[in-house]
Amino acid sequence: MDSILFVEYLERMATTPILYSFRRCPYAMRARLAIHVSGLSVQLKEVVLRDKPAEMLALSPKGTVPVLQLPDQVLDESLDIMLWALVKHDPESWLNPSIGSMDDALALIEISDGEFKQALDRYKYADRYPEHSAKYYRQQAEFFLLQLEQLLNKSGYLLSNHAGLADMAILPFIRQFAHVDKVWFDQAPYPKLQHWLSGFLLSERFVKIMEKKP
Ligand SMILES: N[C@@H](CCC(=O)N[C@@H](CS)C(=O)NCC(=O)O)C(=O)O
Repeated sequence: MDSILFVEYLERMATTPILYSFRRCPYAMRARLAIHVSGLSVQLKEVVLRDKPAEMLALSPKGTVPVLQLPDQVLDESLDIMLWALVKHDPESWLNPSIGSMDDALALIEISDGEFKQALDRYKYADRYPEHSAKYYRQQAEFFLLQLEQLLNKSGYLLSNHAGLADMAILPFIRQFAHVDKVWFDQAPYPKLQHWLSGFLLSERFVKIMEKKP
């Protein structure tokens, strides 16, 4: 690289947003998915959760990933990062569901991040919540699987005939849920949900955002 190109490269790096991420975190996955579809460039910094970098904690003391450092602000909520990317560029109309509205999408994501996530954590780490069995916590989560199954029955995706914000914000959590007991999930009475999840897992976009970084 000659010196002018190198200076240009340094200037570009100085203004390129930094995304602090953790590969297997479902919140970080949804942020990476939205950034990927938007086509925007970020510098990805893979974080070790038990040894978070001081510069990330200085930007966001709450210490969760993902964190996006922009030249003029810091976003430390995954949904805000998704919306930031999609408002800038939304080539696949993730913000335009063809059946439901954006309010419907945000309401569904709120249930996923709230009641469903709480049951998912208890199901996944049932040994930490010995008051009930894993099966009990799984049943607590099933109301949401049923709700998604009914939505997917109407169209191929949650609120639309194409993938959108709700799908991409929720799929990483359904993936996590399915992997707690894949044998159970694969025979459970949610055929549309199983199909929706496997299409996502095989998609080029998912494979790309899950590539291992040093
Ligand atoms: N509400 C946050 C939640 C993010 C979150 O909880 N991320 C987890 C990893 S999946 C985390 O960083 N936990 C802190 C830790 O494990 O130390 C968001 O949507 O970005």
